[in-house]
Amino acid sequence: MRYFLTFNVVFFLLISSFAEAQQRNPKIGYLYPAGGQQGTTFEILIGGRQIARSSEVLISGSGVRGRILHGYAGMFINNSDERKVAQQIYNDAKQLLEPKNVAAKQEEQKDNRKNEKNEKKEQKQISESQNNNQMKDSAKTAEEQALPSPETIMQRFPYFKRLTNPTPDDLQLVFYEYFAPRVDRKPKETLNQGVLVEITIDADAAPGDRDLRLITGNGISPPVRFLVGTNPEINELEPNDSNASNSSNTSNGSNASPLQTLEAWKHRDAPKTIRQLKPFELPIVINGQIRAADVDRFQFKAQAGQHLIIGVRARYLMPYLADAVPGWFQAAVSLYAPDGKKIDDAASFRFDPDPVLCVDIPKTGIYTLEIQDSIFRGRDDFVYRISIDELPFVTSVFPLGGRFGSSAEVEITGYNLPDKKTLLNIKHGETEIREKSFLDKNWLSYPIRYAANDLPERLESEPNNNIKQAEKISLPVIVNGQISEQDDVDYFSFEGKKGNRVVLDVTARLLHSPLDAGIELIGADGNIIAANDDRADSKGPNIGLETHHADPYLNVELPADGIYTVRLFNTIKRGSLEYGYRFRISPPQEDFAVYCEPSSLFFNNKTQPIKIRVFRKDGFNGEVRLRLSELSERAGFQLGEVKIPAGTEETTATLTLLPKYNGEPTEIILEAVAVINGKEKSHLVIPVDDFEQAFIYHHFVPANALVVTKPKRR
Ligand SMILES: [Ca+2]
Ligand SMILES: [Ca+2]
Ligand SMILES: [Ca+2]
Ligand SMILES: [Ca+2]
Repeated sequence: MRYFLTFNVVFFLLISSFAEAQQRNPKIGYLYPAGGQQGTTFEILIGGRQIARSSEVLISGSGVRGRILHGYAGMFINNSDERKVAQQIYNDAKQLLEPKNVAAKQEEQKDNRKNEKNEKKEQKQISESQNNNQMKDSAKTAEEQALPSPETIMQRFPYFKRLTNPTPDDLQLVFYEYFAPRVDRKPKETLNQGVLVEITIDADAAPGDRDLRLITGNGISPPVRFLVGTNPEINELEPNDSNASNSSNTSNGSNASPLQTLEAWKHRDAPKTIRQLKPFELPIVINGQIRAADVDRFQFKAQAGQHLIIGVRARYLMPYLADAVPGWFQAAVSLYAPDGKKIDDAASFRFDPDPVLCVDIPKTGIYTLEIQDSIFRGRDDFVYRISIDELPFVTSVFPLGGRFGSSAEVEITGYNLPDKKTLLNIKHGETEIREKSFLDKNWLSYPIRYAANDLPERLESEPNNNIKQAEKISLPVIVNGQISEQDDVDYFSFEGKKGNRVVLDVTARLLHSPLDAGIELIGADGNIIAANDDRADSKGPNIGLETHHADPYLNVELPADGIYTVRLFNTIKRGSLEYGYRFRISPPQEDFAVYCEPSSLFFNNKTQPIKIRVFRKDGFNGEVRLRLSELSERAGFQLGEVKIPAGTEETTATLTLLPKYNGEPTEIILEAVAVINGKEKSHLVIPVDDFEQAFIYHHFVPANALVVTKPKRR
């Protein structure tokens, strides 16, 4: 069952005390595009707050670098003088592209190339002087103001610089960004600064997620996701809201007046001057943004018999938006056959808000893909990536993990799989939840998630569909099972002693199983002693992208000696071999996880505070101490004595810089240690950032690393 999220207490603590500091801290609202292909160099525009004066781009892992090209103090032309000049620049560029002027333009290009180097030198000076100018401007009266120079406009707003030597696409882009009748032309304050960054991805850079941060003179931004992929990429070219082949089937004349405005613009200019992108060759990754009332349509060539995976990354790129309900971009996609008939659509994939279409292409031809927000919103930070390819896509794994050191061959199902079995890495190690992102040499853009534990394991054996058929198990054990059909219910029985504690812990959703399990503990008399559907949010911080903690959990003191039975079922009446679970029945296995927040620290003083929270597992109540890794100590950092006392959940640690720190951005490793049953146990501290969702809820999203830096000497 799905409960709406509960309030998180942290909200109240954060709202005032850090508000002021946050206003000065740089914060990224979006990256566009939010990723790229291995072995390419390209520009991305970053939108956000307090980022115009970024001096450095930090990208986690190796093989991906970013170079700041230009900062923008505003992304919106906000006065008529600027607009006049901007329009003139646009008109001049349009003239350049008239056929008779193209020859002359080519001559000019030669000169431009010579001048480019000089321009770059001047760029910095101009951007600094423009800030001064803005202040002076406000003091003058309108008559006194001279029009800004075209150079100023080109420096002040994204994409204008391209118009010195425009392609038709550049012209179309600038027109859409600044002059087309868009309802959301003025970006939100939190998105109204920009940085243009050149990204270089090495050919051998590992595909997958990276953390991208910006550093300014005043701070370091929280990280946002940047994705490295293996397919060629393309950016959308507006207008793409409709196209000749399917507009009659898909345009719905009865709704949304803003759409009509866009349609009007499209039809006014089309088809003479509006260039539509040609149908794409596959594989491809399409990058785009959904602006207010925006619909994006793309065409691609597909062959009969292809098994296409059309995977959308939207919410994944920016998991929580503070100022939108439900708190993220909720993408919806539809696919149209060459004859214009819709053949598939989705607004999610199972429980994941990002849709995935798995399509068997029925006949060769040009297919049309359509994407929009499912509730017709749109903003600059509604950025998406859509990959269309025939790469492996795993939809289920069974069993969903294994015991440390055991044989780890598991069955997988899905699309485009080279084999129905694969090996998991379940060697002894730090993390219980792990990911596998390659099948043979094929990269999995949706990795396999699985668990590795240190208890005996078994597979369920059907039929176990009522109390009489209950499988007898002895504790401790992890049962790997499936809700294999709609009416499947799984019963397990064990012998219990009065006063003993037993933990019933299902791990399914956390491992991407579609199962929303529920459990009941039944006593010898047939009465239900305890039941749970979703583990309560209040039992620890909201970590990660899950807003629905679907996996049930019980920690119960047994009331009497006797035979106990557990009923495990799906709370939604559905089942198949994909509805796998791992079910731990054991005495409490006391343990803990520790999180530090934020994941980026900027040392404008010698010391910086960092919030530490412990998540206590199976009733662990003892003291937890923190220490700095040796490597981090050697790099010039110091952590005083930090303890989370027994029975408490959080504290604030102070990290201190020593003179030997070289001033470069550095990844810091913290370890948490506790004594459990006489044995010392340690875990790496997981860096997280606090994301606000839909004005009220708070979530902690894990980052790749805790990164620290300090202001550069000038
Ligand atoms: Ca768009
Ligand atoms: Ca569009
Ligand atoms: Ca079963
Ligand atoms: Ca069963």
